[in-house]
Amino acid sequence: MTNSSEQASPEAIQRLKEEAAESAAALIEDGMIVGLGSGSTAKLVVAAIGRRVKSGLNIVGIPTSEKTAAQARELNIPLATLAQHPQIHLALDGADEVELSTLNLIKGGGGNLLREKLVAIASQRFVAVVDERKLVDKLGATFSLPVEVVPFGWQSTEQRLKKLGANSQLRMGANGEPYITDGGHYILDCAFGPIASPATLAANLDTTVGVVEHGLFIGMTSAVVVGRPDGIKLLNPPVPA
Ligand code: A5P
Repeated sequence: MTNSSEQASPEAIQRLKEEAAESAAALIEDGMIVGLGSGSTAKLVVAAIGRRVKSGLNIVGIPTSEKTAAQARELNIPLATLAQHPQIHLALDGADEVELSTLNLIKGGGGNLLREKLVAIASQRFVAVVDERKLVDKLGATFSLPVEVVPFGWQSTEQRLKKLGANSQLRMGANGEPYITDGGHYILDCAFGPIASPATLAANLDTTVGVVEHGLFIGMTSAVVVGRPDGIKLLNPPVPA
């Protein structure tokens, strides 16, 4: 798949995101428990869901961030918690990178990866919604991997991440203080360059003390809705050999 949006205007990109969001929201059926993602594309998905709810769609949304919860409330989308609905029918969320050959993802650019992953893993179907600029041959090629860490002794956790090859940076908030996630943690944005084996890196991060969660979503994607100038494309994961 060639990427024709690299030089596209912000308005053109916004249109692709809106079309992808509309088409993703159309996957929702009446009565579903729906995971509501976070980020600028997910915001458009939630807006499209709000329009469907206004016209009579009956769903319960599980938000992945306080920001998404606030937007959903404004749109009168009924909400519940993951504790109330540990099984979700469908989750719709954005992504920072989508590896074309596997549909593995990097997520967490907006800082919500922990709740996003908890919702994605609890979902029967997890559908990523992106414009075509997010499609990459290798994860890590264009985006630093967000890694959520415990604030206590984060510098010591960072040393362990450096041993895994990370060129890391503590994410800062607009107030000049470290950015704090909804879960009360810090984020280290870790540049790895193109990641040869995302599954191996994910397994190493899973066992790194001090790491709460990371933005590699491996084997979790059921489909990707891609907004392209020539229309929407639905990508399905490869069939296991
Ligand atoms: C939020 O933490 C992220 O995982 C977003 O889903 C991801 O960063 C994509 O965001 P945009 O849709 O804003 O690019």
